[in-house]
Amino acid sequence: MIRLAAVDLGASSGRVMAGSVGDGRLSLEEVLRFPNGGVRAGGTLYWDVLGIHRELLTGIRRAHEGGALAGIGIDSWAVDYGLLDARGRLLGNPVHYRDTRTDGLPARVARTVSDRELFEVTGLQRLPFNTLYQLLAEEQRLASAETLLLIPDLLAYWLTGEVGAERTNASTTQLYDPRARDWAKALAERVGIPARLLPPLRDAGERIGTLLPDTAEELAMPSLPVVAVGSHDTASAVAAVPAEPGTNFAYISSGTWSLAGVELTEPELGDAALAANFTNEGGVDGTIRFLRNVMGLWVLTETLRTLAARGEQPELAEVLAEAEAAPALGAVVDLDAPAFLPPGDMPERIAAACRDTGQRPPRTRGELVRCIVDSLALAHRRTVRLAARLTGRTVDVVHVVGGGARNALLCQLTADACEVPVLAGPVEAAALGNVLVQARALGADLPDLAAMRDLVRRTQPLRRYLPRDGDWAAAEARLAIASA
Ligand code: LFR
Repeated sequence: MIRLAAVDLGASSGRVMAGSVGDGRLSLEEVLRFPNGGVRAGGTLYWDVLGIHRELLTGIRRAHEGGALAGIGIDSWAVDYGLLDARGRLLGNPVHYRDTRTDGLPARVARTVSDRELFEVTGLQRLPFNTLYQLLAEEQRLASAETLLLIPDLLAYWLTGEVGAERTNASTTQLYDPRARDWAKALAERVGIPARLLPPLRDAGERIGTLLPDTAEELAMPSLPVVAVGSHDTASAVAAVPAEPGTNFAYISSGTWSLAGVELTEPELGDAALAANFTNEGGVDGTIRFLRNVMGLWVLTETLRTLAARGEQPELAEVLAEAEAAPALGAVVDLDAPAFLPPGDMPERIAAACRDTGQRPPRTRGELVRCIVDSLALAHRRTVRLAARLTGRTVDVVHVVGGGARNALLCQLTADACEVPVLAGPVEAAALGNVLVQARALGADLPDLAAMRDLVRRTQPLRRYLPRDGDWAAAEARLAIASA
């Protein structure tokens, strides 16, 4: 058995897990979990990247104390970055992708490079927080910057001193060409981003380096290898989707976001994909994740935060039970609307969206949460069906992985809405994908994604939800959004 530390950083919590792989076994143990999220200061929403670095060190030390580690891998949310100066020092604090600094930038860029051309080169969906737009929001700072490092690459740099960009996460920047498997340097220069900022690329499975001597000493551990994994959390999560070979599956990586789509071998760059705002993100082993970002459980988390600020004490299990008891499909909203992106008063935004579509806003907490979960299931239906239609595939099963896999109401409603069975689990898919890619890099017999997925399927608890009848098409019609 080999034991590996998987650092998996989500937008609302970070964790360090110790994974063990070998003899047909795969297990995961949580070593450290810490809250993560935006920190507002002086009008900007930042990440606490130094706090994350400190937690990561604590977690790695603890993981090693529990049994000798053979390697370390880091994955996190995508698109965000730090800039280094010529001496390798961090220039400023990384900004959270939910900050509003990119407002208006997509429209400005479209005057230089059309959406069609941007999509043709990078395969990415239009999201206001793509790295390309974020960099343009701090154009003045770019002159003094030497290197751009995405969050997992920045943390790996602090551990090893090695600079680089792992491809799955580079593919989310809108500065990467998935067909050439290289940075889109000409495009970067055209929009005003110096190509020198873009560091050498590396693949998931490559060794980044070993712990710097002072770090190894501080952690009282040997100079372990740090391995590049699918450093975009969604890439790691989808690598651990327990799909059976030969099945027509869609996946939903369900957490702060719901990343819903199918896996391809080549990017899908047609006009219909562009119009539907689908994306082609890079996956482990050169796969393509053809998906859309659905706003996800963020809206629920943010709603609970608002309720707590009003003096309520909403426990997740309790509000979900209330939602389950509330009438089905009472009111639904389009969670993909930009209004739900920034932090704020979600109950008020939901009420406004209901009024705008001629529906009665939720009156009780149960109705409010039911509206969010119904709307999320409806968005899953729309996105899974669109993914199938745009790729000419059928979908026979939807795999829900990530934190949302433990939300039974969401999984059941997703099965109902998608009209196919949902197979839910594993919850810690991203950490498992991280561990599996490291294990392979360090010699485990896991030749391909199919072998990794097979191991996950045989070792991790999964739960099946069968679809029930419901009037999802009518609910969709209320929002005047077609799925398929
Ligand atoms: C999920 C995720 C999504 C990405 C979003 C922002 O955690 O990585 O894939 O679109 O966060 O980075």
